[in-house]
Amino acid sequence: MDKDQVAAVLAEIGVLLELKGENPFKSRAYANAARLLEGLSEPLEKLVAERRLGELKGIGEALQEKITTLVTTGRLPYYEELKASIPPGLVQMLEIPGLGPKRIQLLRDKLGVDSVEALEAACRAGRVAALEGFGEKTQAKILEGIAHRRQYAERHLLSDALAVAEPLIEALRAHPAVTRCSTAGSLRRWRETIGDVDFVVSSRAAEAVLEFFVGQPGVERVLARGGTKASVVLSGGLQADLRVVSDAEYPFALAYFTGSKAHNIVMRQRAIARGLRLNEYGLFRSTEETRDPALREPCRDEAELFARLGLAYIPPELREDRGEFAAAEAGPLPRLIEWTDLKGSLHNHSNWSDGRNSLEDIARHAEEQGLEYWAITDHSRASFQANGLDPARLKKQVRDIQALNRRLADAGRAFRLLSGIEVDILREGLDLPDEVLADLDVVVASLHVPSSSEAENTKRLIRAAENPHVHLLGHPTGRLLLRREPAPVNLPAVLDACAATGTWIELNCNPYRFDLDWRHWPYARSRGVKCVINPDAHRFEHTGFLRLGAGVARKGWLTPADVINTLPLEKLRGALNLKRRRAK
Ligand code: DGT
Ligand code: CA
Ligand code: CA
Ligand code: ZN
Repeated sequence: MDKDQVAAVLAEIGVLLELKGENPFKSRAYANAARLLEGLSEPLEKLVAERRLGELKGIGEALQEKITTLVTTGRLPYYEELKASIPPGLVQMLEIPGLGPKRIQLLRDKLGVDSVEALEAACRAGRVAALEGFGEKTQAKILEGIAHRRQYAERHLLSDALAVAEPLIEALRAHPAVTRCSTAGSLRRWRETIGDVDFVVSSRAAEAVLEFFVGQPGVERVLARGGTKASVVLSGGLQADLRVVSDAEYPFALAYFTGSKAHNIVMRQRAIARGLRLNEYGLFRSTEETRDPALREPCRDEAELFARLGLAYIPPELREDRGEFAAAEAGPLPRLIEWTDLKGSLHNHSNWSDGRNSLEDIARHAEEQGLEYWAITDHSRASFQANGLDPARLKKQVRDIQALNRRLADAGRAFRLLSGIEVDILREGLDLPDEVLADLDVVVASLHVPSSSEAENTKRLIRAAENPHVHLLGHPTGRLLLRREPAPVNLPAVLDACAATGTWIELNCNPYRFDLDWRHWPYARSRGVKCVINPDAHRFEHTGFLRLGAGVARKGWLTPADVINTLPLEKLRGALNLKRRRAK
């Protein structure tokens, strides 16, 4: 087992112990150990092999032994027994917001509830509200949480879907019987979550392609298979549909199965208005349903299909019936941003707070990715669980960054780290005073502990935007896709405040976040509010989130000019100075 897997097991043990009502110190020791391992910069296997686990703060002998067992055998009998001793339903109840181990114990002891289903029934019968310390409001919140959990279970993160779909599309593309192929559906439209993955292939040998597809290593189970299509379950539990069509049908099938449904309906209407019929098999010179090849309008690709319906080409990300038809009727659509336009990032963490890597390693990695700059914006002191920085440590970090940049300059390299902070927005204002913020290249302000009141959250975000030292607001709603709903925020009001103050908004491109949501970017853009696409990287691999974020920005109709981190370093420095100078 690697470090992350071991950390996940330890964290789970901590939760299970708490659920069992064991000594809180014991469960906290596991949670702390998990966090420690996550932040480890040395390989865990090395520490184990050299018997140096004892050097880690707070890891006693019992924990050392368990970590060693996990690393060397990949299993831990203690964990398996612990898990078996607790009803799985109780563990699942932890996923419902507002329910911690203590409340779950209470529900079991007083109402005999030991599963999500039993909990739902108890809520519907009003028995939870009647419990001391719960009440009507809590009961309603639990029911809402159960409904969300059910919705979450039906969908998958875009990043997870891409991880299984991309190897499959590569394999299909390389198959000799495949003429053209593509992903379709929500994945091709770059939706933030995916129900199932869709593939479209053109070939003269459908049988051979289907045979090849269902035999791929990523395919776990075949649900259905006909002469031209198959439905399968991919590893990770995601379902996928594959359709094989003739190459003449391909552009129509691709457009149809890319959707969205709302977009398709308008396309069909446009066809009918021109005396034509559009379906997944073609665009036909007919006033009734048909799939007669003799009546098919010849379109070699989607662009020709759009043109035949009086439209400029519409990129898949925009096919949501949210204004793309009016725009494509008027002429070519704007050139949307691509991830290769991005020159750096303005929100990232290092091992000074809860990130994994050192400043040196981050600089080298970012430079190797072809980027020009990378801001280090670790957490501020209020985020103590993330080892947030106080003014003294921050000052020291800034000096380290300056020294590193001097070494880069001396070596004749253009890449630079930028100094910064992700300062917490607290109830009473920012977590650090203005004079501390004034010394930094980049200041991101984020609401990490939102209130349940929309007015309160909105007020706090607007106040942060009004601070002349704050360049951008980080992940404005704090949502975690398929895990946590967005905090209530009056986003138009916040965007208006950003427009008035020259504050930028982050499009956080961690695949759990994609926050600000793509649906709000057209309004932001109309107000002149600039976007910063930030991976919020906590380790090297997160650089790749930039590509995901650029796709989401495309969905929000953003062009390179709308996105601050398309600027080269010198222009970026100018942009960073703008708001501060304006305030003077
Ligand atoms: P998902 O899978 O829930 O993330 O979303 P999609 O958009 O991938 O939906 P899916 O897989 O059910 O169908 C793929 C596309 O096929 C969809 O975007 C549009 C097209 N499509 C499927 N069913 C219908 C339909 O009943 N009417 C129309 N107009 N299009 C449909
Ligand atoms: Ca789909
Ligand atoms: Ca589908
Ligand atoms: Zn953050």
